[in-house]
Amino acid sequence: MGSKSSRTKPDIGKSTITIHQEQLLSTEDEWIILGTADSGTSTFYYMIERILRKNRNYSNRDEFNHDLQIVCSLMIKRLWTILEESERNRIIDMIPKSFGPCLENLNDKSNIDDSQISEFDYCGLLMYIWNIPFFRESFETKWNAISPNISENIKDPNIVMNLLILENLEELISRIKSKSEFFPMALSYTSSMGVRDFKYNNILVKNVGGSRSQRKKWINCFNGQSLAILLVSLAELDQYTVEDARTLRMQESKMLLGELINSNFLRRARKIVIFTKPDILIKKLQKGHSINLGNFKMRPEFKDIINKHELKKVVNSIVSHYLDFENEMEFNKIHSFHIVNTTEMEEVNSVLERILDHNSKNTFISPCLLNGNRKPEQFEREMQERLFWKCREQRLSDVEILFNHI
Ligand SMILES: Nc1nc2c(ncn2[C@@H]2O[C@H](COP(=O)(O)OP(=O)(O)O)[C@@H](O)[C@H]2O)c(=O)[nH]1
Ligand SMILES: [Mg+2]
Repeated sequence: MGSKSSRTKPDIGKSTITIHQEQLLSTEDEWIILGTADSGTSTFYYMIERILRKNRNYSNRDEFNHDLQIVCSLMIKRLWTILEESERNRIIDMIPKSFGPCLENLNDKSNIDDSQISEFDYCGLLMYIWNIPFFRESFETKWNAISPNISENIKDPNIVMNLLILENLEELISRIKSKSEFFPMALSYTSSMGVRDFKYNNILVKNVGGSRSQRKKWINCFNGQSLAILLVSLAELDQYTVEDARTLRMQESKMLLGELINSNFLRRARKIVIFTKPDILIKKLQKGHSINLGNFKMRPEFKDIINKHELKKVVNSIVSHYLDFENEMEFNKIHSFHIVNTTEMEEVNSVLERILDHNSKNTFISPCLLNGNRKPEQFEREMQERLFWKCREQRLSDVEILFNHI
């Protein structure tokens, strides 16, 4: 299916704003991207590396298919871990024999060999499984039960991190269906141990893993950086830390942000806070999750955010919780902040533009939060989701049309 179908040429890049070469050459910079585990630092790093290296499109279809197959195989492996054995067997019985080799690999505990991945059609298999009604019902029920406090339900931190990739399962399916090119790797969790960096012209960009154990090593990475990009997930409102399953992730992120803003190691750095996963926050609010962090004055930047499911209020309270309005001194230590869906290349590009323009404090707000910016496939998915829940709750009724006989 997805991997074999012909895809229209992507228009990423055409509509994106160009970063002028002079902007890059005039700066002698070292950047560092930091955040707690699962805040999106690896994804942001991956996207800005592609943008800065002018690698905004896959150079050929095989390269795209390779990444797509890897991410689809990872998603199926993770799905397998939340299903009961009887459910897995029921699915296996329904799958055409041609997917046999893919299934054999799924039972293998080790990761699938990177060089062989394109020989298997994991994308086709994932789409097949996704279209099995009983699977969808079972997945929705289980995922809705474990995802709010995933680390309380599952004790192995590695499995928790791996399962978080399922947050983007629906998004992956919808992007495959849309048949346009995207970056599958941006939708998957990759374990980032140690320090990664790349250099482009005069800019050296570093990314370090954000789990508690990795954070102990951060001290070795500080090097009088000129820019610190601090990432916070907007979607962690109802989750506990992977490490102890007792501390709320929001508490941990707030504590870390405070430490970084006041850190002597980063005193030279322009500090930019990036709030990620606005799209997942929306999905959570749609499912009825809520949060109350107190009453904060509405920020003028948020005037165009839609207020369905109290989105405007929720975004304002989460951002205010981190940026601490009461304390002007602390707030002034932050140069600017943005809200971005890091899996969307165009959005990251817009943020990068602002980062490169040292004078710009103009907040970027992800279009998914704004009025009139819902993508057609997003709208379709929401309608399907609503219909699905109505069917499950048996709230559908036949419509009867009564004619008046004269
Ligand atoms: N939908 C969505 N997923 C995101 C966003 N940012 C990161 N992710 C996903 O969140 C997961 C963790 O991201 P990652 O970059 O690995 O986090 P890290 O632990 O900080 O390196 C991955 O599955 C990403 O695809 C976002 O803005 N929107
Ligand atoms: Mg990472």
